[in-house]
Amino acid sequence: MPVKSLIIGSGGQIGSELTKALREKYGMENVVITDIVDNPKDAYFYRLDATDKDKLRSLIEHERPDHVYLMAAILSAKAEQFPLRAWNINMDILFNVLELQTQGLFKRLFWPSSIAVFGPHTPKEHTPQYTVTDPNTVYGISKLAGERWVEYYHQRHGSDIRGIRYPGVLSWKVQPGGGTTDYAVEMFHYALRGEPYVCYLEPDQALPMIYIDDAIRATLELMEAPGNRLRVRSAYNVAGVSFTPRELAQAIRRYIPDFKVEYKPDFRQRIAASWPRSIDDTYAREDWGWQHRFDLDAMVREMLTNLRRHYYPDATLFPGAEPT
Ligand code: AKB
Repeated sequence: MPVKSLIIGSGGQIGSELTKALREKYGMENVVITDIVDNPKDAYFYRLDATDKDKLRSLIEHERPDHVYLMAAILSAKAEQFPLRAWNINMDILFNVLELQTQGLFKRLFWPSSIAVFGPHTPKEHTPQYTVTDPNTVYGISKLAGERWVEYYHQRHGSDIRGIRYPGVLSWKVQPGGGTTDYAVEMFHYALRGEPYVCYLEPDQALPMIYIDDAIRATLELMEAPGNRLRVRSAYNVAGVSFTPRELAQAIRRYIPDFKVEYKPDFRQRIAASWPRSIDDTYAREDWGWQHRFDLDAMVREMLTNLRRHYYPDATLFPGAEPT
């Protein structure tokens, strides 16, 4: 029996790739998608503001998904500009979904958390699953509160909820929006257009990152894992690769030697400085066999190869040089 899924926030950086991956696995008609932004070409799309609980309920009652993926959220940098609105949106959607699950309307929920649950007093290197969590951003506070609530619903109601603390995600199809880690994706676009990039973080600010294929695989693997193996019912630490803006620029320059980056840190530097520089994901490895596949160079090659096709469909080489 194929699993039927509903993705809330299907138009975003992770939601769009998740849609594709789930449809490849379970068939087009078994993945119903929703977003606040219209997607008229998709036959299984509903335009929906998921803060509207009645509309969300009607949709779930009508479609009867087995699994719901709640991918809609206001990310860290944007949330700092509209703190209360961001808090309300992030929390309202979560509570709507948690309540509908307790009423038996679907079986399993995926809820994404973030490295933003950590804060200035968290150990920065190989940050463990259980450690100080003192986020000082609205987004981080909403993710930490969300983690506590999903674990509470699991313990109190037996709700089957699974979560990942995503690092920054690098993808080439849909750009991220409103995050602190977005610089990493922006660099590739500037490099391929032959434009200098002004980076809003300091050159040596390391952050944990993950390539989109790894992020999607982690999500699917966690959702398929036997429930009795899962010790973490808030959200799992998941690591990919850690690098600084300077290291990323150098890695891109192996293919595009002329790429220039200038550093002008803004308010996002303070956010980044409060987050881990690298992540310990032992629990994910032990409980559901997680292992990342993309290191920095593999990620850079994938990003450049795919984005080059987008910018220069007829080119056979990178504009610039062959890798050295
Ligand atoms: C952000 O930068 O806000 C996100 C995240 C790390 O959750 N990419």
